Amino acid sequence: MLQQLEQIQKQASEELEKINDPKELQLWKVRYLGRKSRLTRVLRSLATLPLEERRKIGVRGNEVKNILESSLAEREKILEEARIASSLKYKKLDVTLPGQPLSVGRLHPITQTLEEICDIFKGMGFQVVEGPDVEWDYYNFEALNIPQEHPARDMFATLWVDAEVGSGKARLLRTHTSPVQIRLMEEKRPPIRVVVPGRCYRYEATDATHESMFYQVEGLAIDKNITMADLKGTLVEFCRCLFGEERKIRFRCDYFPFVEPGAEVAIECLACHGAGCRVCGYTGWLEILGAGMVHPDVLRRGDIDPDVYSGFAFGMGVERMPMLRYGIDDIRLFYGNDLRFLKQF
Ligand code: 2U9
Repeated sequence: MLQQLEQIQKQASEELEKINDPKELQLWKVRYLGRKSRLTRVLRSLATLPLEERRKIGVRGNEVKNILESSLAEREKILEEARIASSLKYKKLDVTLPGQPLSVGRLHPITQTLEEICDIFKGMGFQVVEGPDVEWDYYNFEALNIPQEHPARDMFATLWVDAEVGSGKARLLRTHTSPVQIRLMEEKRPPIRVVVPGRCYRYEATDATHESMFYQVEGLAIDKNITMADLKGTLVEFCRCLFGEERKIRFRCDYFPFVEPGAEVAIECLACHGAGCRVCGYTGWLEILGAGMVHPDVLRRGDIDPDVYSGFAFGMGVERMPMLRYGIDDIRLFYGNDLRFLKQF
């Protein structure tokens, strides 16, 4: 039996040396260390041997088993290291390969438009100012000549934050950015030249041309001797920067409670160049701005003497600009977060 054990060890070791494949290694394990292997059979037969022989064969049998087990572990380690080395060889870094493209983010089209509008006014000496989205009734309405029960409140369907609707002390989501200018007039002395970009909110059913949240840019200039000519010059320059030097611009009377006189500014239709089409409702003109000379009562509420100072103001909806420029017919596309749409800008 001792001879048999020596033979098992020799044969197993020789075979193991030649194995380079994990599957073969598994078969080797079954063959030499498995339940039906010759070695296991020898060890099982120990009980039938006389005591002296049992001891001798037992000691040697266990030695062979330990040697085979550690040789197996060693071989497994060698094969694993070889596997890793060969996989690294194939995945070696190839510095000549083109780099992986990084997807670069971009600004939302409305942010781009806001920046473009503000940049034009900055170029004319206006400062950019922002204010809170949640406002008091006073700043959003009363200070702007829109007291409770004034019919103009219908123009600004309001989302209220507090229950005491229309009480001056109720909070609301601002319906325009004008309250920021009132706060500024309270704080600062003329000359004032500011543009105010920001979100506004109205209680409206959304459709292709209405969103309950939208952006506005408003502007305010107050100084001694500011006239309607300053208003016109500033807004003509703005329209030319945004829509091109040759674009025709039209001023007509309009009404807003916070300005007197009020005006509506339109540009020659971008789609039909004034001929009349579906985009401009067959008028040839696109209205893009509201404006006017600041009402004396509004100046007074901002603690500015209308006998000394005068000012002009304007306001525009931001979404309308890229809609007209790129022929986008649904405002909801801007806020649907569909990257297929947003990535075009
Ligand atoms: C103060 C004084 C006057 C801001 C103005 C408009 C005219 C105007 C609309 C355009 C389209 C809003 O988005 S829109 O619905 N705005 O036509 N806004 S004058 O007048 C002010 C503001 C603040 C203290």
